[in-house]
Amino acid sequence: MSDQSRDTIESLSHEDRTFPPPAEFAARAQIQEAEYRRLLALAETDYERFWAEQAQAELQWIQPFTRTLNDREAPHYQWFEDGLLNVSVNCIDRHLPDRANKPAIIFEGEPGDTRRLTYAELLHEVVRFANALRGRGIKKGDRVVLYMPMVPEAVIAMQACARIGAIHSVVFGGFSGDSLRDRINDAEASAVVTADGGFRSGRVIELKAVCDRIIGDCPSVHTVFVLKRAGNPVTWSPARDIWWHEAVAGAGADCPPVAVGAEHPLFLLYTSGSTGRPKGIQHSSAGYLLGTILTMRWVFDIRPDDVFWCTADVGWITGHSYVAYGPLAAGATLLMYEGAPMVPDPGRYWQICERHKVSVFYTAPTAIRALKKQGDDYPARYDLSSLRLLGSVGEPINPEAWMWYHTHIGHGRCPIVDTWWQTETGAHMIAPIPGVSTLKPGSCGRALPGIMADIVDNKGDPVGAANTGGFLVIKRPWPFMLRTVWRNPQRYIDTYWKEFDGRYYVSGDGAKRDADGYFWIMGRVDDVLKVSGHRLGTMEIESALVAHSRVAEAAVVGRPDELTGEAICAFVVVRGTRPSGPDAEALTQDLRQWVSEHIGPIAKPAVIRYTDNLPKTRSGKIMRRLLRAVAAGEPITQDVSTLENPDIIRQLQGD
Ligand code: 7RM
Repeated sequence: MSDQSRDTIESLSHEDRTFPPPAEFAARAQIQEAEYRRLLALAETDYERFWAEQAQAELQWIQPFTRTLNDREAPHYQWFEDGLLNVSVNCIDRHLPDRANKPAIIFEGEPGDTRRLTYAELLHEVVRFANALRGRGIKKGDRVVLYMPMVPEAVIAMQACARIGAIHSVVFGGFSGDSLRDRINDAEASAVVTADGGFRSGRVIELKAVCDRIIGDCPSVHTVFVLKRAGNPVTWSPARDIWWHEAVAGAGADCPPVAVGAEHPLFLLYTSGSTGRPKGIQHSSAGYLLGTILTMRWVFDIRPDDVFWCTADVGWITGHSYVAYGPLAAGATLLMYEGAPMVPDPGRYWQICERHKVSVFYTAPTAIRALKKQGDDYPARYDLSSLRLLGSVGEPINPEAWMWYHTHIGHGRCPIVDTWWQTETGAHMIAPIPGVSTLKPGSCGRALPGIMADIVDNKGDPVGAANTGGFLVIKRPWPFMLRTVWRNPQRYIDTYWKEFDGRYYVSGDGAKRDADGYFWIMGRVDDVLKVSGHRLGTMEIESALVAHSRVAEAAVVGRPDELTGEAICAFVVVRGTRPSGPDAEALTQDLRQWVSEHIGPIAKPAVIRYTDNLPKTRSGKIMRRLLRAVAAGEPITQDVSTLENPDIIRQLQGD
């Protein structure tokens, strides 16, 4: 954590509207008041028994576990460690034959094509691709990187890896070749699964072409599976590349699931932190899956007739827990949409809800704000009566956006579950129970049963008093927590446990809790940005900028943005004279493009300001807090007496 993050966190503005669960919803809810109380009480009184009971009830074990929690190597906790299971069996086979003909996936492509896969068909596809992987020598423990559009094959490939115990690592299709290369190499992946291209915002995103550019620098990769999706031309390397359809054509229709230990890594997912390169967050098999199933039931109140739509891409944790795993494990019907929300117009999401009778809809505040801005007419054109529950994730939802979502999408009838969690936590941690909780717009509610969340001051003491800001921590390990940082256990300890001497898991978020025990998340206290709900490290962007030949130094901060939550603001010192006029404009274009190529379009700075110097303390630390104030156009209130070069402030402000 940085110095400035230790400052007292001021509490948020006041919001006092409340929404009790609608009677009709509460009457049918899976978790009712009494059950909720029972779960909370059991978790309080017998923590391990609570989790053991959940794991026994919710998972299908090949060999039952006898030990619940092993904390001998804390904070490298192990859960259910002597149990054996297979995750794909828990997501698919367990629903057969009962739900063989029930749709598992309803897919809609951006061009409007649709496809349905029943649970029986999904199993068939997963088994064939699992055999295709095996045919190329992929075995338990090997890493497979996915670089895919949002099509059913992305889920099929993830499930196929799980079936044979291979560890997948999905790289978001919007990341650049450099980002893809770094992740492949860190994971030492044997194979990559990609597509010729995918449809997004009316264009073809050429994924295979991006792979081709970097694959020569990825010595561990021997096979690239290529799904034909967009039909765009591709170049081919016959020794390495194989079409998905050809690989599965010869594959057997039977693939016995590989039994793995509960702690066997299910996947790695790279995520940005405040320092260094993105880290490979390693999740377990049993504990992780348990978290997704439980929260599907507790928070999404999932039932057999639901059509569940989470708009997140499989490249993010939300697309893992609530697209690829949770909905299937819960036996629901999953809706997948390939494209952008505004194509062909801002009514697309609502049209999809109407067409496929979506009942539970889960998206990010940034999408809600963007769609709200397009006006109330778009949702009004569609029949949204199939919706019964709405969700929000990724960043704090401002009360105005919450109210619009509630009124214009939920028609006042649908509870909104605002879910706080992280790549590292695996599944929801703080969220309402929709049949029980009274909602407060802007708050994610109370911690789920078994999740011991608290707010502490910079010494690690619980703040106690209501509405006092502090650091959001988790006081006990939980089954779906990350296990480590891939091949970097020290970084795991340093990032998540060091701050308070191993006593708590440190989330990196600031928060307060009100008198009713409701959490209000105030955002990151470190140098992690949330831009349109996407997580980016300021340091990654700075590293990309300074790799440009004209850049000497760069500092990146977030600036509040009405639509994207935060916008990226870069302060740049160039080699030689500070650019101005057309030269500055041209360089700005160039740098934006440069960052896009190095990280991905989502990391492009919204604003670049040129300065002769960065504001630094006498010990040489960049004063980010000052830069944040400048970027936000706020008056400078902090003490600048420690500034090495006080004159720089006016220049930063653009004088
Ligand atoms: C699921 C996800 C994690 C960070 C987290 C927070 C922020 C996520 C909420 C939220 C306020 C929410 N994983 N965050 N959900 N802030 N209310 N409901 O987003 O690893 O990509 O990001 O996102 O800052 O630490 S993530």
